[in-house]
Amino acid sequence: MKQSWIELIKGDITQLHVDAIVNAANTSLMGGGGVDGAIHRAGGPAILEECRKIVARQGGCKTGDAVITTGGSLPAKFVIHTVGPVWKGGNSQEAEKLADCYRSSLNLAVEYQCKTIAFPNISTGVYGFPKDKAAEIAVKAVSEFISETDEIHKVTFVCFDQENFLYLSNFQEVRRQID
Ligand code: AR6
Repeated sequence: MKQSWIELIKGDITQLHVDAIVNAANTSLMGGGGVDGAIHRAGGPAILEECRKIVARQGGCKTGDAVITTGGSLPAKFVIHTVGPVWKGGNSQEAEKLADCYRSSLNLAVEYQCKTIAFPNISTGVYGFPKDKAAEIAVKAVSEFISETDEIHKVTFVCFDQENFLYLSNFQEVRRQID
């Protein structure tokens, strides 16, 4: 029987007790503002230390790709760092790259036996991706992925702002948590 489902909540992703949280990082993997800054602050130096090792090995992370580190002192076991596209008007493969972020992160989650994974709204902050378009891409990529595997039990979309939350709550694939 199919058990996987998508949950929608509002809040701070650093507080979640899930197997993996996803970070909206940049290609340097050296931290930044927004959710990236919040994750590194809350998770402590162990995360950056592992990022440095990844950079030494493979020289950062390409847009649409993902890498995995410890969760450090976070309640989540792992942090999956993915790099969203910068919005440049829509004709620079932004949609494909954003879908790639969700797919690469989920592939890593499966590889590391993560059953529960939480995503922020990748690219919708500093990178300027329109939130309505990003929501549609996120739901489509995640629901397609989980319909093809039994490994992931729950995917949580964690919205920091009301606008993202409202766009995502329009999709029937998403179960909204009422609190
Ligand atoms: N929990 C959940 N979501 C959050 C949190 C949080 N604690 N804090 C912010 N958000 P952004 P991007 C939301 O700018 O657009 C960084 O400097 C926020 O409201 O963090 O992919 C990186 O280093 C927004 O909806 O990521 C890169 O340089 C969403 O997270 C660059 O920003 C993403 O916003 C990446 O830009």
